Amino acid sequence: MSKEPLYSLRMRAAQGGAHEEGGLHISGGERLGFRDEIEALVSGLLRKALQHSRGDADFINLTIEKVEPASCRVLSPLPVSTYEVADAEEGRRQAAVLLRELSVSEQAIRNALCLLGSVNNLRGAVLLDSRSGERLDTRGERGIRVSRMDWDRERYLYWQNQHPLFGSPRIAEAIALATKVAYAPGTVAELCWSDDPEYVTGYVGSRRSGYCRITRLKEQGDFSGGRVFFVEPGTFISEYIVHLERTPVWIG
Ligand code: WAQ
Ligand code: MG
Ligand code: MG
Ligand code: MG
Repeated sequence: MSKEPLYSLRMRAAQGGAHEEGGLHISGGERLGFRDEIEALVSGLLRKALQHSRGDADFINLTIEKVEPASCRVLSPLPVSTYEVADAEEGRRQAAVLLRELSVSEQAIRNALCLLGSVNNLRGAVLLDSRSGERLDTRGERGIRVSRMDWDRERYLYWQNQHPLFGSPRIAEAIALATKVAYAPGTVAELCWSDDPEYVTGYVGSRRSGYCRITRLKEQGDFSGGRVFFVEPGTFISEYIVHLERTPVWIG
């Protein structure tokens, strides 16, 4: 990897005031890039914030930080598979099957499905103990926002050529995030579906199973959604969070 300095860009947008003042979460985004890419990355993030199906943002926060490229971890993207299901009920059953195969407990699976099905204003991810199903973080609706990960640009073009049906920025972002999370020491699995009302496909991710898309995990028009990271019992949580928020990961 190049020795040029990298920059982390983080965006979060809300409606009805800032997140910390009780505003509704509209959109977030995180990118990593070189200095000469910053302007283009900023305008991409602003476009995402300003044209969003969850609503019209009236608060946008953008943070740009230089990161140490030497600390960057290079990871291959998780392999992708797709489970076609008829409706959200079948999709959630499929998610449960996949999570069970990864040794996530029944209690933890139930808690995660119940949480994601009811929360409609979660900005980051919730950490659940993969055995007891208990929540491990104390972040409330803020959750843990994974950042400092992005695709190597050439690797992405190559990947897109091999996966012509998966060309959307949404899928690229989800795979980068799922790869960083799957390889974080302590992660057992991830369950995700979007909080965007029109996007019903979600996934179960892990090192062992890869990125398993499930075509429907909720009904059209539903604002529920979020992410749950199932964590191995005994993981040192503050260290786990620092890794997710701070360690730069390059998908290459
Ligand atoms: N770190 C932690 N949690 C996040 C992050 C992040 N960087 N970004 C989003 N989340 C959480 C947060 O709770 C959001 O409300 C929720 O995930 C959904 O985010 O077809 O579009 O960006 O293969 O709406 C997955 C399937 C799409 C894509 C996921 O999520 C496919 C998606 P969204
Ligand atoms: Mg988002
Ligand atoms: Mg996103
Ligand atoms: Mg969203």
